[in-house]
Amino acid sequence: MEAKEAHTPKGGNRDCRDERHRLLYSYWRSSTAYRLRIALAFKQLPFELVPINLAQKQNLQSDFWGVNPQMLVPSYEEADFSLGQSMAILEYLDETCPQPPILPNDPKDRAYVRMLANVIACDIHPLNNVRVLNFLTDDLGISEQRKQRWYAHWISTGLKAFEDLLAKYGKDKAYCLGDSVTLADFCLIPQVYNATRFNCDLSDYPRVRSIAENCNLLPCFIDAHPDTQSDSTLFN
Ligand SMILES: N[C@@H](CCC(=O)N[C@@H](CS)C(=O)NCC(=O)O)C(=O)O
Repeated sequence: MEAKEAHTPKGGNRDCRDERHRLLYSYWRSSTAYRLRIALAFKQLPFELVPINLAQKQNLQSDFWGVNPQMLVPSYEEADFSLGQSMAILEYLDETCPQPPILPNDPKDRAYVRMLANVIACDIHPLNNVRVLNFLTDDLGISEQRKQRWYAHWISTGLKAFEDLLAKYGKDKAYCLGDSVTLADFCLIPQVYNATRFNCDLSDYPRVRSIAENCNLLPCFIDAHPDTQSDSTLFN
């Protein structure tokens, strides 16, 4: 856990010069850590990244238990404060550094954005997390092929619901809510990355694909992309 890597955005966040020392425990392919890397880049907040090699189960070692007893990434630290759970960390960042915001002002729009984010965070990601997939194969004896079916099933169920919700509300333009990125995009794009990595067919989700294409052109999404992380080569 020694290899820290400084992320210092060029302009910095002019509205939030609080000089907190932020640490993010991350793994390049973790979609939940990816959400946070996007948010930190979007808000132009400097931070140090500590890579945790999930492929080698570094998260299950005792020294990481001291960082996060849940033994998952992401984990976030400041001098006198630490936090797990990506959604809690995202809201904490937004409350302590409100500009630019990741949630809209209007209460109905805020609820809409949270609803979309929760489709990913509560109903897709937890079913397809590494430890769940490993439990299926290692403890329940399920074959690799059936594990892949499990993964693809929950991805398609979740992304179809996401697509249908976008169509029902009709609030999406370039992004999930109009022309500004929000928490919903921060959750969607990592999930789409993950689905693509597992060869899931996304052709039935045109709105999702279009939003992903637009987001992936933005600097904060480019900076946070798994392939641009130093541990992608370190741990690959
Ligand atoms: N609900 C948690 C989930 C965190 C999580 O599942 N992280 C995964 C990586 S995406 C992890 O650390 N997996 C390690 C493991 O399953 O052993 C969050 O949003 O932070």
